Amino acid sequence: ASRRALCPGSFDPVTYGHLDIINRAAQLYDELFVAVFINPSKRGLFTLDERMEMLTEVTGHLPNVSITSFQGLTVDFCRTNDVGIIVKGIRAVSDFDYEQQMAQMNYGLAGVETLFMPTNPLYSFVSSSLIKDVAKWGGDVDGQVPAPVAARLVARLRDA
Ligand code: COD
Repeated sequence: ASRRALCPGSFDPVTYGHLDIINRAAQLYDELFVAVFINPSKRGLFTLDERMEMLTEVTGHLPNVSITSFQGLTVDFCRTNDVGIIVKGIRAVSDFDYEQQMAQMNYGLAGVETLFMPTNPLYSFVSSSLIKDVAKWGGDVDGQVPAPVAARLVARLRDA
């Protein structure tokens, strides 16, 4: 049977940290879904469509990756799409506590496994929220996000 995995996240916006995990996960599985979680209680900097557009642009070189979105529980997305494994990047011990709780909950709810991948040390300090803050105050984020994402950040924050 073909093996399918999922990288879920907010991706507001996608960073080189995300992209590194997506690249590596795409080598391990036949098909990889990258799914943007629709969070009704949290308005992001970018709309759902914009986040998906940026993900599509930066994963164009990976033929087995599809970009999509979901509402509700991650495990329900997994059930619907016949996905058995969630792949998560771990930046530091501080990520681990929460990620372990979610992994155990998701396994308990639906028997869905989670694979933790240690982040590329180049990106261990990279997060969407820090990048938005740096860009907002005019800092350089070229080493942390792909060029099309950096351009959209500049445009969005200039208009804001
Ligand atoms: N290096 C490596 N990996 C990274 C980096 C980095 N620099 N930055 C992020 N990542 C990875 C992490 O694995 C992270 O989990 C993932 O990318 C996504 O990151 P974000 O910040 O875009 O997304 P989050 O953390 O806001 O996403 C949270 C989820 C949407 C995955 C979570 O809230 C969820 O599963 N929600 C659905 C509802 C649900 O099922 N709830 C119950 C959970 S038990």
